[in-house]
Amino acid sequence: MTKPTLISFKLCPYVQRSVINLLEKKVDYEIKYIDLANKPDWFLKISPFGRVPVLVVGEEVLFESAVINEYLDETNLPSLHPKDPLQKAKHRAWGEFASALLVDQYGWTMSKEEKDSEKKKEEILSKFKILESILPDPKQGKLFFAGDTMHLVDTAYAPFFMRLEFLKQKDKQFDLVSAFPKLKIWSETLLSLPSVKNSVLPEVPEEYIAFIKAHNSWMGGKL
Ligand SMILES: N[C@@H](CCC(=O)N[C@@H](CS)C(=O)NCC(=O)O)C(=O)O
Repeated sequence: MTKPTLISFKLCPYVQRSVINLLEKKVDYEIKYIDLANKPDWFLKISPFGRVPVLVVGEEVLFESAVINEYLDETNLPSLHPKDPLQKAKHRAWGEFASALLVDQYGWTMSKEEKDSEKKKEEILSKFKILESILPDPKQGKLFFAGDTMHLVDTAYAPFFMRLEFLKQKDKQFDLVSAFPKLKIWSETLLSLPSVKNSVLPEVPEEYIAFIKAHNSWMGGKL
């Protein structure tokens, strides 16, 4: 297989999902970082939405993290999806739910006004309630989304939990996960995995906080 190249922006949670998959699958890959505030021409030529991640495979270009991750999963067995088509479809649906959480998280951190930030926080909390009701019981050793092993769907959530952890470490008022016991254990489990820990550069925690502050958001003023 041609060595794929992942086009990344250091702080992007969607790129991070693909990195986790590449590391989980022990794929030999290259990574190229770009600055989204100053997109190079070669990037704009290959990225239809002008967004990262993009995966370059030989002459071909893939975009959209979920699609990239499905491709990586299919071409680097064993698959991290369940075999049963219904379960697999269910995992994909809950992967979409993770994407909605990332959008909420971005709004929560970047809103200029406190009331808009609070609204996004409420949206996150209502999604947490739903997740808490469907997660398996960690007391029975079921620490992941679907029980005792990691699946592709877990990799869709890890970047969200990592950013929540960065915020929580800055200020306890941004700890949204502790009120949800199953979610908390799931988050801790994901954040302890080497593939997750190694999916960002060492400077990312600090730069994530600096990025929020630089946008003069309500939360940025509290960090
Ligand atoms: N649905 C896309 C979302 C990707 C996305 O929103 N990427 C952001 C960075 S995290 C981006 O490239 N934004 C373009 C910009 O900021 O101009 C995916 O899952 O790949």
